[in-house]
This record gives sequence, structure tokens and C-alpha cells, in this order.
Amino acid sequence: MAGRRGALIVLEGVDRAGKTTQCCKLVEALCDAGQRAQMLRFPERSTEIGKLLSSYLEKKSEIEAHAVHLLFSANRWEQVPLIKEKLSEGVTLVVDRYAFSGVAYTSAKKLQLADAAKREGFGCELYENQAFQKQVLQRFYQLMEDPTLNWKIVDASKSFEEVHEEIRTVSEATICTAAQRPLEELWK
Ligand code: ADP
Ligand code: 2DT
Repeated sequence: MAGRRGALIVLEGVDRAGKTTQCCKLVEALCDAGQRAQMLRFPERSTEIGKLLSSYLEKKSEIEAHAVHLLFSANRWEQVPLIKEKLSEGVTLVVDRYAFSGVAYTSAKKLQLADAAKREGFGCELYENQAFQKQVLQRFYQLMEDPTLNWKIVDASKSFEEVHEEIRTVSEATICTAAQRPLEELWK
């Protein structure tokens, strides 16, 4: 009999929601409990495409909006063989952003163009300003209306431990469910 496959667990949210912190804590907790789990992040800045994206996000270079959207997408596609290999080996992948960020940030950007004059920039990276983040959040809420997606909303304003417990409980249930189901495409 084939071994149990791993689950793909994606944490999405606005900047500084606590995604990176919680991905690390979840991987650590799963590994401590004897499960095989690894973390991935998008953009993955170490690849050639990732370096272009990193420079763009750090405002060191400009890239046309459609082109940068496709680079973010390509940056995910270049990791897909690895993702499939790990999942089929039974490794659960905890992913810091995925294609939902791709949609939410690009579509929020269209809105942002109309609002550009009102915006203030207080962060180091390109998208780190409050007006833009509000638009991104709206986009995430719209994506959550898709009933084919297995979203779970977590209140990121709670303490580190409370957020972690909530994510861990949901993830453990998801790992069990995923083990019974064949690998499908993430999202169409
Ligand atoms: P993200 O990956 O979503 O951008 P981070 O995990 O990098 O967010 O966290 C951003 C900042 O918020 C960090 O300084 C982190 O220590 C802090 N932080 C994360 N989760 C919480 C929480 N539940 N309560 C208070 N501060 C938090
Ligand atoms: P962090 O590394 O701090 O998460 O910032 N982004 C991400 C997009 O615009 N499109 C995408 O497809 C993805 C995955 C979100 C990364 C920034 O890049 C944005 C914030």
C-alpha cells in the first residue's frame, strides 16, 4: 500500500499578520510530535526569479505590473516539482503565502492606482502601507467566498500561543483528511 501523503497547509494574510512566526511554530510542533513537516515560503527569494522579485519588493528595481505578476507565478511553478515530490513522500508542507497572495496583491494594486494620491508609505518594502494592506484584506475576504477552498479563518490579533493552538488543531485535522485523499491541483 502506498504511504500516506503529506498535507499542503498555506498561511495567508496581510503583511505582519504573523504568518512567518506561525509557520515556524507549526513546523516545529509537528516535528516534535513525530510528523514529517517542512516550511516553504513565497516568494522564494533564493532563485534567479526570486532575486528579481526581491529587488522589486525592496524598491531597487521597477518591473511592469503584468510582468511582475507572472514572475510571482513562475516563482511558485519552479517549486511545484519539489512540492509534489515532498507531498507524495509523506512530508507535510507549511507554506508562507501561495497563489492567493498572488491574486490578492495584484488585484489590490489595480484599486491602489485609483487611490494612489491618498496613500502614505511607512514600510521598507513596496506594499507595506496601510491603505494598500486594507485593499489586500478585502481581496482575501473575496477569495474566501469560493466554497471549493478549504479556508479556515484565524484571528491573528490573539496571542502567539492562542494563534498557534488554533492553527495546530486545524492543521492536524487537515493532515488526517489529506492522507485519505489523492493529490489534486491546489486551486483552479
Ligand atoms: P508576517 O510573516 O505575516 O509578515 P511575522 O511573523 O513576520 O508576520 O510577524 C510580524 C511581527 O509581529 C513580528 O515582530 C512578530 O514577532 C510579531 N507577531 C507575530 N505574531 C504576533 C502575535 N500573535 N502577537 C503579537 N505580535 C506578533
Ligand atoms: P513577505 O516576504 O514579507 O511575505 O512579502 N506577493 C507575494 C505578491 O504580490 N504576489 C505573490 O504572488 C506573492 C506570493 C506579498 C512578500 C510580498 O510579496 C507580495 C508581500
